[in-house]
Amino acid sequence: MQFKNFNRLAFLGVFSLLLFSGCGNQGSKEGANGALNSSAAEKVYVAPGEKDDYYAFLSGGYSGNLTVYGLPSGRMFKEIPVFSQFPTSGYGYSEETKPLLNTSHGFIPWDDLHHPDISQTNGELDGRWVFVNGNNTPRIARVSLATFETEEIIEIPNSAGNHSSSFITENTEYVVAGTRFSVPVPQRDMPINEYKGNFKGALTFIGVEPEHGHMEIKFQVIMPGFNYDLSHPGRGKSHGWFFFSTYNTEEASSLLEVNASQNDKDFIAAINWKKIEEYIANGGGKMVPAEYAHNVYDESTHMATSTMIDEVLTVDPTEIPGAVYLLPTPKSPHGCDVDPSGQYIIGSGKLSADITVHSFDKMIAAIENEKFDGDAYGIPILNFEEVLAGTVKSGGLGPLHTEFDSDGNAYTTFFISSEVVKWKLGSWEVVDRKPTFYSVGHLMIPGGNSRKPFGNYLVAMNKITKDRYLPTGPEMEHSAQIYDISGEKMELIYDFPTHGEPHYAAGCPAELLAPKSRKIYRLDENKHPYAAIGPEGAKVERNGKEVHVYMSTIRSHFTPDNIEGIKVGDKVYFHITNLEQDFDVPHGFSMIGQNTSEILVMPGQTKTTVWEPKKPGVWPFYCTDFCSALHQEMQGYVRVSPAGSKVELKWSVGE
Ligand code: K7E
Ligand code: CUA
Repeated sequence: MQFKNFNRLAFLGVFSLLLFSGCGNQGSKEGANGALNSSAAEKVYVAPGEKDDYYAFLSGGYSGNLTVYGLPSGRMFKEIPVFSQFPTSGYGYSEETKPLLNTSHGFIPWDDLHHPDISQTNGELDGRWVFVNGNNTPRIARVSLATFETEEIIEIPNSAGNHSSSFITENTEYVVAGTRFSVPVPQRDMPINEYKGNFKGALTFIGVEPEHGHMEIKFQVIMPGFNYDLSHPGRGKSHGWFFFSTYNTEEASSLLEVNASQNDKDFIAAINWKKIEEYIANGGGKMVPAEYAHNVYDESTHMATSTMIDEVLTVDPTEIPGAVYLLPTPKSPHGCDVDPSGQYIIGSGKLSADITVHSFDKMIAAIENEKFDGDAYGIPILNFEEVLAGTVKSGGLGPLHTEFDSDGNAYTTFFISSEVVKWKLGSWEVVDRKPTFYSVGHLMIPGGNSRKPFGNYLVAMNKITKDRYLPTGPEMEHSAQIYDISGEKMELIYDFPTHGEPHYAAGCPAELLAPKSRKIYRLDENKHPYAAIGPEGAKVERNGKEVHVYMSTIRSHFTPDNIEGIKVGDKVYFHITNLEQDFDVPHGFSMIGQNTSEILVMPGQTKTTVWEPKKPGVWPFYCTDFCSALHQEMQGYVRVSPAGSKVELKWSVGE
């Protein structure tokens, strides 16, 4: 133990020298302290049995899922399956959860998850839900922060590459989903080279019902055919507005790396959603045909249902005076971030060295004084100088994303120059910079996208991992780095691997979630139609070729554990109810030859898995979770007879 610690400190020492030699902007004093400071190890060390200070929810990118970590330890607590099937628990394989992955394109067992955002009340994190977006087949999901399970997924029609999502307004009135790729709206067969002027970009506002969080698409703003890359809500004084960065205002459909980099400035679109609400309340907007799935998990039946919806309300921004303006923003902006006061809107031109900051007050004045520079498809373009608050002369290259602390500082990631730059809101002066290893994308400060950031730690999420960990062949996990930002200068204190590709993340204080984290599902609240509440509820029923097994589990047996009279050609539904009511006593269920997955059933829960036996024989099943000293005894047999056999259906336990 001692020896290990010594090694780590020695390593940190070498590392800090690299840091020092790699960055000419650091004074020698800073370099000598840096990560060499032995307190770096103490800062991230959470002793056995101790708990972390923060939860961090990191997107899993192309894993389709969300991962939960502790800060400052970087320990991973859970992977929450959202858009991808997950054999560990049976998510997306069990009959109860399959409907969650239904879409207008059918069952889609994968997506690309980018931006978690925690629900807010009065602009502060309230810890009820975290929303995430699926990019590929556009969807928004809501994950409960009591159960840490996906509760709802809504598909977004008229959208493609759902990227400027899933950010929320300061009272969680809306979760917003913006299209990255513009497409024909409605979708139709047309020549690709007729894109310009014909394709559209839908910005979707999804209402969130305050009590249970249920989502409903309230309206879509049908914008010009640009790429809508990222978005953030106004807050405080700018509450009621939403800001979206755009690129490809050239409306190119091919070789965008050249053709979408022609204009010196693209736009940040400012959407006054309160104005649009008024317009709709007065009968504005147009209901149009659409096809999208709305999937809801019911906590009492433990079951999801999928409903297809066939229309959506669209609004044309040119018909709502005062609702939408365009703020010119240099160099193909990516990140679009709003500071905790709601005054500053930050646009990060990803091909630039500088960061452009717009002023909300100046924007309002420019609108009132009609300081326009023409329009784009009828949407007024505001004069750049009239809305500009300032420019951060960063000295870095490739700014992407910005987060904030509670002391008026902003932190921006620079992809090309691989660093985090700290600067002051208002004076635009750079006060610190630290290298990242390497090519940082997003960064996260707990609460950094709210009115109340918690400015202790900053997590940088990097795209390139090589040289950071023991190599694992060509494919490696991405790397995240934790910086202590409690002082004037940032200090790199830890590296940890993540799962999938983390784009954005959301963090919150542990005490906001830990006390209300669910421990069990109550059996007396279990309304699953196939639940076996108690061993007396166990039974086997045949309905034609369908067989339903109502099975209960308790340490350390299944009821029933012997079943006969199943035939080749049957479809056998095992509905497993876990009768345990103690925290952390799951049972699993797996059946030989089953081509779905095992399922893991939490205390009080019912889950269903399907088996279609192909061959006569006596086939065993077993519990997959080592649940007691007699876990290995937790097994049973199913006798399968040939199709048409006369073997009678019967079941038993302990006979
Ligand atoms: Cu910059 Cu999808 Cu938010 Cu990745 S995105 S980095
Ligand atoms: Cu139940 Cu092992």
